[in-house]
Amino acid sequence: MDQSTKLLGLLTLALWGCQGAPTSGAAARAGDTAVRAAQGKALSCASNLPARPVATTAVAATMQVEPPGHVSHTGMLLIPAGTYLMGAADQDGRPDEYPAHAVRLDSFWIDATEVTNAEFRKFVEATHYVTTAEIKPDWNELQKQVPPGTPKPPDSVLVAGSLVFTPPDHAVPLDDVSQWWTWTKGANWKHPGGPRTDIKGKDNYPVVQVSWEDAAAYARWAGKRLPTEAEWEYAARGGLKGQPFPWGREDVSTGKPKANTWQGHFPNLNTRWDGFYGLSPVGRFAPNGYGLFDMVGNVWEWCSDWYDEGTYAAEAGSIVVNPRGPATGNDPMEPGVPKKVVRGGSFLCNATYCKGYRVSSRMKTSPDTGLEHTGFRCVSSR
Ligand SMILES: [Ca+2]
Repeated sequence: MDQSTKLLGLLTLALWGCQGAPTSGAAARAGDTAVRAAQGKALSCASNLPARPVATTAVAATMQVEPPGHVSHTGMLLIPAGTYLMGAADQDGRPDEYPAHAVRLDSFWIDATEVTNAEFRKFVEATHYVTTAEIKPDWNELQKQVPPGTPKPPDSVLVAGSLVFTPPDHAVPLDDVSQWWTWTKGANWKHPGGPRTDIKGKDNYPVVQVSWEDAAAYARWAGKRLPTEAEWEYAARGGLKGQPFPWGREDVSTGKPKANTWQGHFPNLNTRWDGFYGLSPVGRFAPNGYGLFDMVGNVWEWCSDWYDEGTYAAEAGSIVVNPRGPATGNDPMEPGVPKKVVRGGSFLCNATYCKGYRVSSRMKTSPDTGLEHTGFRCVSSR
């Protein structure tokens, strides 16, 4: 993946035209959020995640093809072939989770846990790979790939960085993610909370601040691929039928802690009932019926599919075999900015705000965007 391809995702296009350029890093909080707010479109975790300050209309990120060669199944589990109902089986979903429809999948191997910092470090050391968040955007390159007349973003925004969770100390409106996400210079997988943070002693934590491109590059290196959205949901269900969670139907906040989510008042008060304010090491909660850990909670997980709100409607009516999603992304909330699917919710999910920990919950993010609560795991068909 060349630099220009990676940087392709940094273009704001119409969003910049609406808002005008932010004048400082603070003004660039959560990228285009202020633009959407100004346009009167509510934005919340229940509908969208923030993107880098400059979004894209053209992304080279395409469907992943599994590379040939040997695959180590260490740390992976074999999910049996089968047919299931993909999508929400209750009335608790967003519109894009309906209709539930029959999907048949071949068997596949999947990582038992999210990819950890230690595993990602091995990849970086072996390949000298540089992640999206570590690359300073080059306006000369970007300019070739945006409509003529697109204004240059300010230098304060064109920095190597990523999106960091910055909780307020008071209650805030939940339709404005810029209240708790901040575009942060120097944030990347080695400094997930910004330059003053690091991952020392956190080898067993999920790697975060990785773009879809980064996750796909890791998967290729490992001889694997990212899961399709259908594979991810099938695996997350753990063999249960029609249940909203990997463990069944019990609410996430009753009984024993079952996943790393948010308890209290989001985003300013976290009671840590589940033991963790932010990220947790992988594998700290009981696995699902397939032996998979943290399929929900902790971090959102990249899938290989492009996001389209109407994917399920298009697939309903017959049994879909090994679906790989639409040919390109289409998010009506941000037309022209293709998104990849992320699944499973994160440590920020709370019932009052975002039930991303439901197995059928779908979310989407532009492929160039890294977030402090987004990671991935890999699969293999061989
Ligand atoms: Ca938690």
